[in-house]
Amino acid sequence: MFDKRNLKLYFICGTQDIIEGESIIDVVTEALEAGITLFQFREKGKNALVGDDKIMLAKQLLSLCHQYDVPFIVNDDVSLAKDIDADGVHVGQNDLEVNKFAQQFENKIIGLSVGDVDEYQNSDLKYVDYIGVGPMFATSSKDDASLPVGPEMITQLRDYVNDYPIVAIGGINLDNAPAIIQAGADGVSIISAIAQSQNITESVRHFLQTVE
Ligand code: TZP
Ligand code: MG
Repeated sequence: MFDKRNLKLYFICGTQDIIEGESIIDVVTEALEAGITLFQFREKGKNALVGDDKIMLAKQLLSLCHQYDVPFIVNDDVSLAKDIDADGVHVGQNDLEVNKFAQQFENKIIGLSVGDVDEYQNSDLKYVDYIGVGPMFATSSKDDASLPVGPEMITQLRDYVNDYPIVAIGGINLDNAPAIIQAGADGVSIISAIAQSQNITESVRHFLQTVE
């Protein structure tokens, strides 16, 4: 069952996001230990794992997350999510399989990326539990990221959607996170400010102070 408090500090990561020489297992373990509230496995881009390697890593990370009672979400890959019995999927505007997934897997978490109020209005949210809104700021973690929309987009959407769960994404760091929470987001989703932090424990704790 989805609880929007899980959105507070949503760590997203794949092997492509890890500093060279470091291990994704170590990074995710430290982030979990420090208190992230949701995890998304996003294996994407030119050095991303595929096939069995991807499946094996996903299973390992799923069981790691469950040791900490943190739900494990798969980005985009609905069939992987099904195969390993993940806790949910996060999909973009162009991913159509989500309704099918939702009907077959009750009580799974479903997230949808939404760029603005128009997209929100045009989205089928029947099975969607939360929307991911962004990019807030410029990001180097997503090659095809659209132009930043800023925290104002959270304010606009919040006015429009009342208490529907919203998590912000894109270029979020310890300096700009407070503005995003003030604008009305239920939480922040983060890749590089955690995955590439020199001190993951400390970064996670600071983010948690901002969102709580
Ligand atoms: N979607 C919109 S921006 C983004 C994704 C996956 C990347 C966020 O990464 P970072 O490093 O937190 O900016
Ligand atoms: Mg997608």
